[in-house]
Amino acid sequence: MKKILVANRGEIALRIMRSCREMGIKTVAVFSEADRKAPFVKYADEAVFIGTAPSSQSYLNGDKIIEVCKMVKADGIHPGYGFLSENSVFCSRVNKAGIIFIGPTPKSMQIMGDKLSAKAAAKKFNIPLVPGSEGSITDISEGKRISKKIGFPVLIKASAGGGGKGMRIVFEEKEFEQQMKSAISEAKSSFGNGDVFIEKYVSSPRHIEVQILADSYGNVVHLFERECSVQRRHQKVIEEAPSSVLTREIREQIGKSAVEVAKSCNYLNAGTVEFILDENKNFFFLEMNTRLQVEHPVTELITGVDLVKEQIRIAMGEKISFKQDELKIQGHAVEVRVYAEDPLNNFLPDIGKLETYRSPKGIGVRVDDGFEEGMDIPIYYDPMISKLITHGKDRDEAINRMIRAIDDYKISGVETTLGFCKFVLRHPAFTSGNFDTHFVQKFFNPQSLTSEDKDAEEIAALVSSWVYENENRKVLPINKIETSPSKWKKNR
Ligand code: MV4
Repeated sequence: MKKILVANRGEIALRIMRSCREMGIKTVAVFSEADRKAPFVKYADEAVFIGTAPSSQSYLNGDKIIEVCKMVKADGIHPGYGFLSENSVFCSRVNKAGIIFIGPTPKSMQIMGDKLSAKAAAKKFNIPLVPGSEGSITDISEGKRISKKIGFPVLIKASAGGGGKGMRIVFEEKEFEQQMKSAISEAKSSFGNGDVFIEKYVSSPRHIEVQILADSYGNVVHLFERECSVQRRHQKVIEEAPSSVLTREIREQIGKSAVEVAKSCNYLNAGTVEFILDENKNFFFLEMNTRLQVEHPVTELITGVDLVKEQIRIAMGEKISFKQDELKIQGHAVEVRVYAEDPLNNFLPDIGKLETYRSPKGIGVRVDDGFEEGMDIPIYYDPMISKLITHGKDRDEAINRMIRAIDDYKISGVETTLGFCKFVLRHPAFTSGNFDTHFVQKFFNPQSLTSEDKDAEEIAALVSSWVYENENRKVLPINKIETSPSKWKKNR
């Protein structure tokens, strides 16, 4: 491949192009009206305007993107994450146009895109699954019978589901009918597919996912796990690798299971196999994400593998550049997602101009971002400003380095989730490793951010009056005087 079109925007477009450049491959950006001045557009060797700001008119317009690809004579398309990345129809069209889709085959995308067919494929390979119905349930009394057999509480899930849509917990039989009807209707309206199934509800799970790579020679490797248990309303907040709960034995088993899941659908390229872990550290396969994920950098930092380069090599028909037993976990990595959202106002997007934007630097710090100071964050897309990733020799070092990096991050003009992430990173439940997917719900309220601020302000006031009284108005050395605006309210 000599030229790759990146069918995405923001930080991930930039991140993909950087790897292309290192491989001597030319890059093409496609951009919407809202992204004219974005760094990924400037970074690309060529950039083509594809439409107005709404995604439906630009980044989701597959036919237009294929047309551009032919026009610029690109050999391949990298879809990034979101947008068209898991669209099997788009993937087929790309292939039919004689262009290489840098990702899986349409067939494996289809199998894994539907949770029921994904579970059916995995079952044949004896992968552990949460006890539940085998296929979709349409009959209320059959649903009740299965639920009683596996025991309440149960979870009704949409086969086409995502982001918690069409998911309902049922604690007792008398709620079942109503919850099943509401799950089906939500699944129909969200996905145009009302298929639902039943699983035993795992009440305090941890979310563990395994990165895999598969090449066209039948080699499948895993690159260990990421733990993404800290999430808010199905939006991941903090991701880390490795997980702090897995033993060497479980890590090996879950890695092997992930490889088997990939083999069960003849997977090709990079993918992520998602599991939940119960209180007794039993793991169960939930679903597979057939794309490069947002949180892939933590895996890159602990393995030293550039996942995008491997994706491109695999798409070119090359073998994975290493063997399973050559991989070793090197230290620990943590990622926080920095959103332009206001944690004090129910995480409402706080879009606007990045008046100040200075990212942290130094040893073990990686910032994957797509904005520059002075730019507006568009309202049309996800309000993620950047991903901040730190790497250290162990979990403590990675966490302390992250807290330092958060303190070094200077953003003004919009509210961000930096202070919220810092709250999580310092919480004893997080630092001890003893947490589950209910962390935010259990421990976070907006006061946890403001009260800390009040304490700091009060201490500052006391210290300054003490200095004034006791030092008898001694003049402070000039280099100790803070001339910039007060920092007390930053990164709360
Ligand atoms: C579950 C579960 C408990 N028991 N399945 C949520 C999204 C989808 N990927 C799977 N999800 C869950 N499935 C059973 N049988 C709890 C969740 C869940 C969850 C899982 C991982 C990370 C965050 C979560 C938040 C709420 C619920």
